[in-house]
Order: sequence, then structure tokens, then C-alpha cells
Amino acid sequence: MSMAEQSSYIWYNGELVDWESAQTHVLSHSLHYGMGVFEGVRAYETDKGTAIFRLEDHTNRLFNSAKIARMKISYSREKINQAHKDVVKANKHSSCYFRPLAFYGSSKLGVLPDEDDVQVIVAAWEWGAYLGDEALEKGITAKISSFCRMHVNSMMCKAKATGNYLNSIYAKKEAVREGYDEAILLDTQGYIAEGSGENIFLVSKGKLYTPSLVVALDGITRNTVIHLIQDLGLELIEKDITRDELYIADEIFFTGTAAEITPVSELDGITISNGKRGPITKQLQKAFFDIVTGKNEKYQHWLTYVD
Ligand code: PPE
Repeated sequence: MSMAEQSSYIWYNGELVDWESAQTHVLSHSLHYGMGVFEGVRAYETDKGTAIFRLEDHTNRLFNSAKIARMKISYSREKINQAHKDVVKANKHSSCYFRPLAFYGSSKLGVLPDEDDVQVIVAAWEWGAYLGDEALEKGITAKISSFCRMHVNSMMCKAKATGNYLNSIYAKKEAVREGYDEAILLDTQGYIAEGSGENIFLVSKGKLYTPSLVVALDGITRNTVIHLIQDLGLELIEKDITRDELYIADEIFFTGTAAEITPVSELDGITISNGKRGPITKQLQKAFFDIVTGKNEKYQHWLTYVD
């Protein structure tokens, strides 16, 4: 199915419009200079209908990104949350991926944008397993990128800003060109930062490790997994991680809204453990999918039911 068929209606500046009408001008500022702020959100099918996962947290991060970028979103958080519900209902999705985005329109070019020309959309479409159908079970291959995750004084890593993704795209293109599924970026000190669109964890001798959030995006799935690790009575240590620690890890997995919890089975051509999804990764995946599909009472507050 094409994107147009899956996304017949898009919320655009306060109204639902059809796919063909959700257009912007070729002289839109964001298209030229890459400044916009966005989110990636998922809704899952549950016994009580479609539920959007951690919607308020995503919307809060969108507004924080806009604050960092000094972009004015002229809609309230409530209005943006309602837009997600309206879009999913209009498109009759039972599960979907949402893309809220604020960007500058075409009133002015030149590096300095027109702050009164901020456009906002919320789109949704069906998006299956981000890293391939078998990725969740079999795991993927990754490469340590030759590109570093940008330094905090070049870009601002707490913002989920469109321009930050040039860094991700360079790394991802390189990885795929060389036959890997995904890229892992180091920070400028040489420690593990994150994937091109995911946070990263490793398991070693029953304990979990993840890099701190100095340069990595403060992932909502990462935060969800931290709750699950505590629930399972496991230990998590946040620290600087080197690439060779990953090589000898018992398990490695990525977390992200799109990637969910995806095991990494091979890194730089080195097989991780026995090359199969590890037991802790599997346990965390089960716990994660139980929550997003409404099967865990403790986390009902993370679900926004569409009806
Ligand atoms: N780091 C980066 C760089 C990143 O882009 C994401 C999400 C994460 C970490 C995980 O964040 P969270 O989704 O809140 O757990 N990447 C989004 C974009 C993927 C895309 O290709 O587009 C996503 O997963 O929605």
C-alpha cells in the first residue's frame, strides 16, 4: 500500500486535510536549511481499541524541542494530542506510526527564519518493523560509524530537530552502503553514543549498561525499558561504553519508537555471543509489547485510548 493510501488524512495547521492538500511550497525555509522539530509516536491495537503509547511524553518532548530551537508552536499541547486521535480515527488505523512536525513555511528565505511562519502537521501511517520483518527475533547487523554523533556545542542533542538527522543519515547511508543494517555512532570522545535512530543497551554477566544522555536523544523507549529493567529486578548501569565492550557483550539491543526493541546480532563483522537474540532482550521485548498492547495494568497511564 502506498503512503497516500495509508495516510488519506493529515492534520495540517488545525484541520484534517486529505493527502493531496497537505502540501508546502518549494521555497519553504525548513526545506532549505533543515530546521524543524518532530516526533515519532506509535499507536497499538489493544483489547479496548487503539491506544497511543506515551503520547503526552512525546508531545512534551516536541514542545521542549521547539523551546530549544526557539520555534513558536501556536497550538496547545492538548490540541496536538487531540490531533493524533483525530488522525488515527480519520484514517481508521488500528495501529500506526505518527509523525508530528513543526517547520518554517515559505514567507522568507535567508538563514534567519520568520518566527510567525511556523507550520504544524500530524500525519500517521502503518509502519511495520523498522529494521525488517525478522529483526525483532533474529537481530540485525551494525557497524561503528566513521561519523561521530554531533558535539553538544555544534547541535543541541536534547532537541529532536530535523537538521540533527543529517548526522544520522550520513551514518545510515554509510552503513547500508557497506552491507550493514544500522550504524552506531561514537561521541567525539570515542565512547558509544547511539544508533542512527535508536538508543543502545548492552548486557554483560546479567547486568545492563547504557550510555548517558550527554549526546544521545533522551529516548522514550529507553525510559520505558529502564522501568522494565527495574520491574524485572535487574541492574542498570549508565556509563561510558567503548566499542570493544560491545564486541564482548552477551547481548546488545537498540530501543526506539520505530525500532521498538531490536537485538544486534553482529557488530563490525563480529558475532555477538552466539548470534541469537539473548534471553534478557527477549524478556524485555515481551514486557514491552505487553505494555503497549494494554496487557499490563501498572502502565495503563501510558496509554491514550483513541475512543
Ligand atoms: N536516538 C535517535 C537519534 C532517534 O532518532 C530516536 C528515535 C531514538 C534515539 C529513540 O527515541 P524514542 O523513539 O523516543 O525511543 N527515532 C525515531 C525516528 C526514526 C525515523 O527513521 O524516522 C523513531 O524511532 O521514531
